[in-house]
Formats: sequence, C-alpha cells, structure tokens
Amino acid sequence: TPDLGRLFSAIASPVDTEGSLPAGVTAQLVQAHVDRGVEGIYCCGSSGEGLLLRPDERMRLVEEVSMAVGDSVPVIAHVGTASTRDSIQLAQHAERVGAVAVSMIPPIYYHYSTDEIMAHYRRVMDAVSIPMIVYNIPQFTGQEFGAEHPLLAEDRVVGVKHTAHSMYQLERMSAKRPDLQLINGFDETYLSATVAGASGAIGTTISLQTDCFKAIRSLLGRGDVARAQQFQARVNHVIEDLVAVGVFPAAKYVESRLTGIDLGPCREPFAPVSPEGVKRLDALVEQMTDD
Ligand code: NAY
Repeated sequence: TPDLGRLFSAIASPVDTEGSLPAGVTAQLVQAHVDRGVEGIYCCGSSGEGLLLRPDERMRLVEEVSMAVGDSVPVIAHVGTASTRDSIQLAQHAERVGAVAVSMIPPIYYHYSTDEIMAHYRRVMDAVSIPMIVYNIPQFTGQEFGAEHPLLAEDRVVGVKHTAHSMYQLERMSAKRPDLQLINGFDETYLSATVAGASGAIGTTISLQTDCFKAIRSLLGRGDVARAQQFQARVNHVIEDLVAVGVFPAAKYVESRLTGIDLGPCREPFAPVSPEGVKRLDALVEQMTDD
C-alpha cells in the first residue's frame, strides 16, 4: 500500500493554442514542482481538467508525468469519467506507466443507484492491481462518500480524498475507518483536516506554496498550533485571490508567471482570465515573489 501521507500537487494540464497538449511542457512543470519539494503528483483531476481531456490526452499526460518524475515521487492518476469502459482503459494504462494508485470520482451525469456506483468502482478495481483512492467531491458530483458508504469497505480502496468542507464527516471516517488513509482535498482546510485525521493532502495550490504546507505540518507535529495557523492564513490569503478569479484558470496563470513555463488557459468551456483578473493575479504574484 502506498503511503499517502504526503503533499501531492494536483498538477495542471498544459494546453497550446490548438487546445492540445504541447510537447515537453508537462515534464518541465513536473520538474519545477519536484524542485519546490512536492512529495507526489496527482494527474488529470479537477485541477488537471481531466474531464475536459480526451482519453488519449489523459494517457499521454499521465505517461509524461510518470516519465518526468522517475523514481523521485509517487504519481496518482485520476481516471474518473462518465463511462466504466473509459475508466477501465485509463486505469489499465495508468498502471502500465507506473502510477502507484488510481483515483476516481463516481460516474457523473445520470443518477445511479448505490449498486451501480459500486459496480463501476469494482469493475475498474478488478481491471488493475494498483489500489483505489475514492475522490469524494460532492459539490461537483452530487454524491457523498461518508464513513458508512459500502464502497469504503472494499479492500482495494486504500484512501479517500476528502474534497468537502465537513470536518465532522472527515473525523467520523477517521474514527470508524482507521484502515483508510484520508487525504485533504481543500487546501484552505489543510490544518483543520490534519487535526481531524487526514494524513496527506492533494491540491491545486500545494505546488505554489509548498514550504507553507510543510511548515504547517511540522509546526502541528510539534504542537505549535498558533504558528501553524499563521501559515494556514498565508496559504489562504493566496487561495482567496485565486478563488475570486476562478481557481483553475487563475492557478494556471500564476504558475505560468512563477515558472516562466506557458501552461496556457484552461480548456473551453472555461473562459480565459479577464483583464481585471489578470491585474489581481499580477499583484498576487508580486506579493508571492516578495515574500
Ligand atoms: C484535483 O483533483 O485537482 C484536486 O485535488 C484539487 C483540489 C481542489 N479542489 C477543488 C474543488 O477545486 O485544491 C483544491 C482547491 O482548488 C483549493 O483548495 C482552492 O479552493
């Protein structure tokens, strides 16, 4: 079982002017993240616009990330789609290219029964030998995975990525399912979620402020909650601007400015960052590079 008690960067998927994946850019981005100290990469999730990529692009991205990290940090591939068949194909490919685990939102759009959702996950888990991390993100999927959900009792489910604000739900999972590794999915609650039982984190902004996340973790480990809170406030100050502009397009813009690597905008139907958004983010980048 992979150790998920790490800081995973939910990496963006670069785009060129044709809307395709540009060659070589992903490897540069991965290198920048590893250099900043991220401890793992999560591909093709929400930040990676996984649902806006074609299956062949998703496979290429996971492959490029895997090649770029080598043995340095683990890679998790998000393989959630609307179709069991597509998710199986992505999961098998992810295993082949070296992902340590797959992760999945539940099947979207139609309202499925619990049995259908269970069967979807089981079919994907049966198709691979790497474990599954359930992606709990009720705000987008309308489906909640709490402590009592039967999916969490499956052997091959080793963790839950909790991208929800309820710390109560997280604490209940931690108390009732000590066998599961819980991963915080909202960067703004990293400190609270760690207290509630999360061991790791996956997020859009982890690569932008890796040192702050590490400081929170080590201060909390020493029992210095007050100073850990100060770092969470710094993190949240950045998140507030990103979220106001639109977190995914904004994160791509800020990352492009910080690294000098052009990641492009988000894919349609996301709109490009507006001129006012650009102004706000330029001011943010200035503050971030002053610190
Ligand atoms: C993923 O799948 O890309 C993630 O794990 C990203 C998690 C992000 N969740 C959502 C819903 O945006 O990092 C968070 C988020 O961008 C951040 O906390 C700001 O809200």
